Amino acid sequence: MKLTRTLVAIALFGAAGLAQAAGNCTISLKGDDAMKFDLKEATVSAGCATITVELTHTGKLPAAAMGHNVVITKTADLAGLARDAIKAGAAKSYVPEGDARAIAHTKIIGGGEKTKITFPGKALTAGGDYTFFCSFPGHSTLMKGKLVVTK
Ligand SMILES: [Cu+2]
Repeated sequence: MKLTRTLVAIALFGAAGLAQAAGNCTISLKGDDAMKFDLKEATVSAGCATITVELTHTGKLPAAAMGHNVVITKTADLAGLARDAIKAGAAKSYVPEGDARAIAHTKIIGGGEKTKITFPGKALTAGGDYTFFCSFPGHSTLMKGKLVVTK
């Protein structure tokens, strides 16, 4: 009886430890023709070997009119990066080439399309102040949210 209890305790603690180590490693966002993301906040773990960012455009409008991407940046860099992203242009998916402020980003997609990227969890710091946003011209004021980064 005593042994059983000990084993149960080990199993429970083991499972909790495992869950904490893995954390959440996928950010899944939907963008639409109303220039909105479905989430205002997402959470990922800096402990993930690989973080996956998935974007689905649930609208019908083409990328040239209502394109969406997901860019991850420090909140302090948001305004400057969003401004420079417009200058980068559509061919660069509205992300300045080699810009360290863009920690990770997908390409721009149009209605009915999906895209996915991965980046290392170690690019983020647990507890840091991060924002995800769409860098298509004029979208970043509405299409943005808080990225909570756990250990
Ligand atoms: Cu957008």
